[in-house]
Amino acid sequence: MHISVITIFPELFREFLATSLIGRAMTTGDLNVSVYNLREFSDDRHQTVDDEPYGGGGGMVMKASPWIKAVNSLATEGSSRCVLLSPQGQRLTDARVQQLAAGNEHLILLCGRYEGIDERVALTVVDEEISVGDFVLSGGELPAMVLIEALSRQSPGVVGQPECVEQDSFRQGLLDYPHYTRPQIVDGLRVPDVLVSGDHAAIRSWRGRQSVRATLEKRPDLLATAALAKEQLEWLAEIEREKSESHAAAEDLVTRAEDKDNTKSPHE
Ligand code: 4FN
Repeated sequence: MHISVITIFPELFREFLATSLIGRAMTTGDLNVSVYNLREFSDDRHQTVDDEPYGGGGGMVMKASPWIKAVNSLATEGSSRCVLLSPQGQRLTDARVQQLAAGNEHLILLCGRYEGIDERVALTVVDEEISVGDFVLSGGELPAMVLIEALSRQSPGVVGQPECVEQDSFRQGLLDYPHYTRPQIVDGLRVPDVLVSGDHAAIRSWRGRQSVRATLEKRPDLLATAALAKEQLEWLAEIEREKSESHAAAEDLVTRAEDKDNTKSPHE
Protein backbone atom coordinates (compact mmCIF):
# COMPACT_ATOMS: atom_id res chain seq x y z
CA MET A 1 0.00 0.00 0.00
CA HIS A 2 1.22 3.49 -0.85
CA ILE A 3 0.30 6.46 1.36
CA SER A 4 0.97 10.08 0.39
CA VAL A 5 0.65 12.69 3.13
CA ILE A 6 0.20 16.40 2.43
CA THR A 7 1.00 18.78 5.29
CA ILE A 8 2.74 22.06 6.07
CA PHE A 9 4.70 20.19 8.79
CA PRO A 10 6.41 17.26 7.00
CA GLU A 11 9.11 17.13 9.68
CA LEU A 12 6.52 15.93 12.22
CA PHE A 13 6.42 12.61 10.32
CA ARG A 14 10.15 11.85 10.06
CA GLU A 15 10.75 10.16 13.41
CA PHE A 16 7.33 8.57 13.43
CA LEU A 17 8.02 6.89 10.07
CA ALA A 18 11.50 5.79 11.14
CA THR A 19 10.23 3.84 14.19
CA SER A 20 10.45 0.07 14.26
CA LEU A 21 7.19 -1.35 12.95
CA ILE A 22 6.42 1.21 10.28
CA GLY A 23 10.08 1.53 9.29
CA ARG A 24 10.20 -2.25 8.81
CA ALA A 25 7.01 -2.33 6.77
CA MET A 26 8.49 0.41 4.62
CA THR A 27 11.79 -1.41 4.01
CA THR A 28 10.03 -4.70 3.16
CA GLY A 29 7.92 -2.78 0.64
CA ASP A 30 4.55 -3.65 2.20
CA LEU A 31 3.95 -0.03 3.03
CA ASN A 32 5.35 3.05 1.39
CA VAL A 33 4.72 6.48 2.90
CA SER A 34 5.71 9.71 1.13
CA VAL A 35 5.32 13.08 2.82
CA TYR A 36 4.81 16.25 0.77
CA ASN A 37 5.08 19.85 1.87
CA LEU A 38 1.94 21.73 0.82
CA ARG A 39 4.04 24.87 0.31
CA GLU A 40 5.67 23.28 -2.74
CA PHE A 41 2.27 23.52 -4.44
CA SER A 42 1.60 27.17 -3.64
CA ASP A 43 1.01 29.75 -6.36
CA ASP A 44 3.53 32.41 -5.34
CA ARG A 45 7.20 32.73 -4.53
CA HIS A 46 6.40 33.36 -0.86
CA GLN A 47 4.88 29.88 -0.75
CA THR A 48 1.66 31.24 0.74
CA VAL A 49 -0.87 28.57 1.74
CA ASP A 50 -3.25 30.59 3.94
CA ASP A 51 -5.40 33.72 3.74
CA GLU A 52 -8.03 35.64 5.69
CA PRO A 53 -11.52 34.15 5.94
CA TYR A 54 -14.29 35.55 3.72
CA GLY A 55 -16.95 36.96 6.04
CA GLY A 56 -14.36 37.99 8.60
CA GLY A 57 -13.67 36.53 12.01
CA GLY A 58 -10.39 35.53 13.52
CA GLY A 59 -7.68 33.21 12.32
CA MET A 60 -6.54 32.09 8.89
CA VAL A 61 -7.94 29.62 6.36
CA MET A 62 -5.89 27.32 4.13
CA LYS A 63 -6.22 28.28 0.47
CA ALA A 64 -7.88 25.75 -1.86
CA SER A 65 -5.51 25.93 -4.81
CA PRO A 66 -2.33 24.41 -3.24
CA TRP A 67 -4.39 21.42 -1.99
CA ILE A 68 -6.09 20.86 -5.34
CA LYS A 69 -2.79 21.12 -7.21
CA ALA A 70 -1.07 18.75 -4.77
CA VAL A 71 -3.83 16.11 -4.91
CA ASN A 72 -4.08 16.27 -8.71
CA SER A 73 -0.33 15.89 -9.08
CA LEU A 74 -0.29 12.85 -6.74
CA ALA A 75 -3.47 11.11 -7.90
CA THR A 76 -1.86 10.06 -11.17
CA GLU A 77 -1.25 6.42 -10.14
CA GLY A 78 -4.14 3.94 -10.54
CA SER A 79 -6.78 3.86 -7.81
CA SER A 80 -6.17 6.77 -5.44
CA ARG A 81 -8.45 7.60 -2.54
CA CYS A 82 -8.20 11.08 -1.01
CA VAL A 83 -8.92 11.26 2.73
CA LEU A 84 -9.21 14.51 4.69
CA LEU A 85 -8.52 14.10 8.41
CA SER A 86 -11.22 16.28 9.91
CA PRO A 87 -13.48 16.61 12.97
CA GLN A 88 -16.37 16.48 10.49
CA GLY A 89 -15.44 12.98 9.34
CA GLN A 90 -16.85 9.61 10.30
CA ARG A 91 -15.10 8.18 13.35
CA LEU A 92 -12.23 5.84 12.57
CA THR A 93 -12.93 2.23 13.56
CA ASP A 94 -11.05 -1.03 13.23
CA ALA A 95 -13.59 -2.08 10.58
CA ARG A 96 -12.89 1.05 8.52
CA VAL A 97 -9.11 0.51 8.84
CA GLN A 98 -9.51 -3.01 7.44
CA GLN A 99 -11.66 -1.76 4.56
CA LEU A 100 -9.22 1.02 3.69
CA ALA A 101 -6.26 -1.39 3.80
CA ALA A 102 -8.04 -3.94 1.63
CA GLY A 103 -9.50 -1.62 -0.97
CA ASN A 104 -6.81 0.91 -1.80
CA GLU A 105 -3.50 0.88 -3.60
CA HIS A 106 -2.88 4.56 -2.97
CA LEU A 107 -4.22 6.72 -0.12
CA ILE A 108 -3.70 10.48 -0.10
CA LEU A 109 -4.02 11.98 3.39
CA LEU A 110 -4.69 15.70 3.83
CA CYS A 111 -3.73 17.33 7.16
CA GLY A 112 -5.33 20.70 7.87
CA ARG A 113 -4.03 23.49 10.13
CA TYR A 114 -5.21 26.95 11.26
CA GLU A 115 -9.02 27.33 11.24
CA GLY A 116 -9.33 24.71 8.52
CA ILE A 117 -9.30 24.33 4.73
CA ASP A 118 -11.33 26.23 2.11
CA GLU A 119 -14.52 24.16 1.74
CA ARG A 120 -14.02 23.75 -2.02
CA VAL A 121 -11.20 21.28 -1.38
CA ALA A 122 -13.63 18.89 0.34
CA LEU A 123 -16.12 19.50 -2.49
CA THR A 124 -13.68 18.77 -5.34
CA VAL A 125 -10.83 16.38 -4.50
CA VAL A 126 -11.74 14.76 -1.16
CA ASP A 127 -13.40 11.33 -1.35
CA GLU A 128 -13.92 10.88 2.37
CA GLU A 129 -13.44 12.67 5.70
CA ILE A 130 -12.26 10.71 8.72
CA SER A 131 -12.03 11.77 12.38
CA VAL A 132 -10.09 10.08 15.16
CA GLY A 133 -12.28 11.45 17.94
CA ASP A 134 -14.28 14.33 19.32
CA PHE A 135 -11.76 16.77 20.76
CA VAL A 136 -10.07 19.96 19.58
CA LEU A 137 -6.66 19.52 17.92
CA SER A 138 -4.27 21.97 16.25
CA GLY A 139 -3.87 19.95 13.07
CA GLY A 140 -4.63 16.76 11.19
CA GLU A 141 -1.06 15.42 11.43
CA LEU A 142 -1.53 13.32 14.59
CA PRO A 143 -4.80 11.87 13.26
CA ALA A 144 -2.95 10.99 10.01
CA MET A 145 -0.26 9.20 12.04
CA VAL A 146 -2.98 7.32 13.93
CA LEU A 147 -4.45 6.16 10.63
CA ILE A 148 -1.04 5.24 9.15
CA GLU A 149 -0.11 3.21 12.23
CA ALA A 150 -3.44 1.41 12.21
CA LEU A 151 -3.09 0.68 8.47
CA SER A 152 0.50 -0.48 8.91
CA ARG A 153 -0.68 -3.16 11.34
CA GLN A 154 -2.77 -4.63 8.54
CA SER A 155 0.30 -4.99 6.29
CA PRO A 156 1.80 -8.50 6.14
CA GLY A 157 5.36 -7.35 6.95
CA VAL A 158 4.55 -5.35 10.06
CA VAL A 159 3.49 -7.93 12.59
CA GLY A 160 5.94 -10.85 12.65
CA GLN A 161 3.73 -13.91 12.13
CA PRO A 162 0.38 -13.67 10.33
CA GLU A 163 -1.40 -15.40 13.27
CA CYS A 164 -0.29 -12.47 15.40
CA VAL A 165 -2.80 -10.09 13.78
CA GLU A 166 -5.51 -12.76 13.90
CA GLN A 167 -4.80 -13.44 17.58
CA ASP A 168 -4.93 -9.76 18.49
CA SER A 169 -7.97 -9.79 20.76
CA PHE A 170 -9.12 -6.73 18.91
CA ARG A 171 -9.45 -8.88 15.76
CA GLN A 172 -12.53 -10.28 17.46
CA GLY A 173 -13.49 -6.87 18.79
CA LEU A 174 -12.59 -7.71 22.39
CA LEU A 175 -10.20 -6.07 24.85
CA ASP A 176 -6.95 -7.82 25.79
CA TYR A 177 -6.63 -10.15 28.77
CA PRO A 178 -4.29 -8.80 31.53
CA HIS A 179 -0.57 -9.22 30.83
CA TYR A 180 2.11 -10.10 33.40
CA THR A 181 5.89 -10.39 33.30
CA ARG A 182 8.63 -10.94 35.89
CA PRO A 183 8.96 -10.61 38.83
CA GLN A 184 6.22 -12.86 40.27
CA ILE A 185 5.37 -10.39 43.07
CA VAL A 186 5.01 -6.59 42.66
CA ASP A 187 3.85 -4.56 45.66
CA GLY A 188 2.51 -7.75 47.22
CA LEU A 189 0.50 -8.61 44.09
CA ARG A 190 1.15 -12.12 42.73
CA VAL A 191 0.92 -13.26 39.14
CA PRO A 192 -2.24 -15.42 38.82
CA ASP A 193 -1.28 -19.07 39.53
CA VAL A 194 -2.67 -20.37 36.25
CA LEU A 195 -0.07 -18.36 34.26
CA VAL A 196 2.82 -20.15 35.99
CA SER A 197 1.09 -23.56 36.00
CA GLY A 198 2.43 -24.61 32.59
CA ASP A 199 -1.09 -25.86 31.73
CA HIS A 200 -1.55 -24.31 28.28
CA ALA A 201 -5.19 -25.27 27.88
CA ALA A 202 -5.99 -23.70 31.27
CA ILE A 203 -4.02 -20.58 30.34
CA ARG A 204 -5.86 -20.25 27.03
CA SER A 205 -9.20 -20.59 28.75
CA TRP A 206 -8.28 -18.12 31.55
CA ARG A 207 -7.16 -15.54 29.00
CA GLY A 208 -10.31 -15.98 26.92
CA ARG A 209 -12.51 -15.45 29.97
CA GLN A 210 -10.46 -12.45 31.11
CA SER A 211 -10.86 -10.86 27.66
CA VAL A 212 -14.61 -11.26 27.78
CA ARG A 213 -14.74 -10.08 31.41
CA ALA A 214 -12.59 -6.96 30.78
CA THR A 215 -14.73 -6.05 27.78
CA LEU A 216 -17.97 -6.50 29.71
CA GLU A 217 -16.70 -4.43 32.63
CA LYS A 218 -14.75 -1.67 30.86
CA ARG A 219 -16.16 -1.35 27.33
CA PRO A 220 -19.55 -3.10 27.18
CA ASP A 221 -20.30 -1.08 24.00
CA LEU A 222 -17.71 -3.20 22.17
CA LEU A 223 -19.69 -6.38 22.80
CA ALA A 224 -22.42 -5.14 20.49
CA THR A 225 -20.11 -5.35 17.45
CA ALA A 226 -17.77 -8.13 18.62
CA ALA A 227 -17.79 -11.35 16.62
CA LEU A 228 -17.98 -13.79 19.52
CA ALA A 229 -17.27 -17.49 19.16
CA LYS A 230 -19.62 -20.02 20.82
CA GLU A 231 -17.08 -20.56 23.64
CA GLN A 232 -16.88 -16.80 24.27
CA LEU A 233 -20.67 -16.45 24.39
CA GLU A 234 -20.72 -19.20 27.01
CA TRP A 235 -18.07 -17.38 29.06
CA LEU A 236 -20.06 -14.17 28.74
CA ALA A 237 -23.22 -15.88 30.02
CA GLU A 238 -21.21 -17.45 32.86
CA ILE A 239 -19.64 -14.11 33.88
CA GLU A 240 -23.02 -12.37 33.79
CA ARG A 241 -24.49 -15.16 35.94
CA GLU A 242 -21.63 -14.82 38.47
CA LYS A 243 -22.18 -11.08 38.56
CA SER A 244 -25.93 -11.33 39.16
CA GLU A 245 -25.28 -13.98 41.85
CA SER A 246 -22.79 -11.75 43.66
CA HIS A 247 -25.20 -8.84 43.17
CA ALA A 248 -27.98 -10.92 44.76
CA ALA A 249 -25.62 -11.90 47.58
CA ALA A 250 -24.72 -8.25 48.18
CA GLU A 251 -28.38 -7.24 48.22
CA ASP A 252 -29.02 -10.01 50.72
CA LEU A 253 -26.25 -8.63 52.98
CA VAL A 254 -27.75 -5.13 52.75
CA THR A 255 -31.24 -6.46 53.58
CA ARG A 256 -29.91 -8.33 56.58
CA ALA A 257 -27.96 -5.27 57.76
CA GLU A 258 -31.15 -3.20 57.46
CA ASP A 259 -33.12 -5.85 59.38
CA LYS A 260 -30.56 -5.67 62.19
CA ASP A 261 -30.83 -1.90 62.15
CA ASN A 262 -34.62 -2.14 62.37
CA THR A 263 -34.44 -4.24 65.52
CA LYS A 264 -32.18 -1.60 67.06
CA SER A 265 -34.46 1.34 66.33
CA PRO A 266 -37.87 0.11 65.22
CA HIS A 267 -39.47 3.56 65.22
CA GLU A 268 -37.11 5.18 62.65
N1 4FN B 1 -9.02 19.63 13.99
C1 4FN B 1 -14.40 20.08 17.14
C2 4FN B 1 -15.23 21.08 16.64
C3 4FN B 1 -14.70 22.08 15.86
C4 4FN B 1 -13.33 22.12 15.57
C5 4FN B 1 -12.52 21.12 16.06
C6 4FN B 1 -11.05 21.09 15.75
C7 4FN B 1 -7.26 21.12 13.17
C8 4FN B 1 -7.70 22.45 11.10
C9 4FN B 1 -9.56 21.14 12.11
C10 4FN B 1 -9.85 17.31 15.34
C11 4FN B 1 -10.33 16.17 15.99
C12 4FN B 1 -10.24 14.94 15.40
C13 4FN B 1 -8.71 15.49 12.27
C14 4FN B 1 -13.04 20.08 16.84
C15 4FN B 1 -9.18 15.95 13.47
C16 4FN B 1 -9.26 17.22 14.08
C17 4FN B 1 -9.66 14.84 14.14
C18 4FN B 1 -8.78 18.45 13.38
C19 4FN B 1 -6.91 22.37 12.41
C20 4FN B 1 -9.19 22.39 11.38
C21 4FN B 1 -8.76 20.95 13.41
C22 4FN B 1 -16.49 19.07 18.09
C23 4FN B 1 -14.65 17.61 17.42
C24 4FN B 1 -14.43 19.05 19.40
C25 4FN B 1 -9.20 22.02 14.44
C26 4FN B 1 -15.00 18.96 18.01
N2 4FN B 1 -9.47 13.75 13.36
N3 4FN B 1 -10.58 21.92 14.77
O1 4FN B 1 -10.32 20.36 16.37
O2 4FN B 1 -8.21 18.39 12.31
O3 4FN B 1 -8.90 14.14 12.25
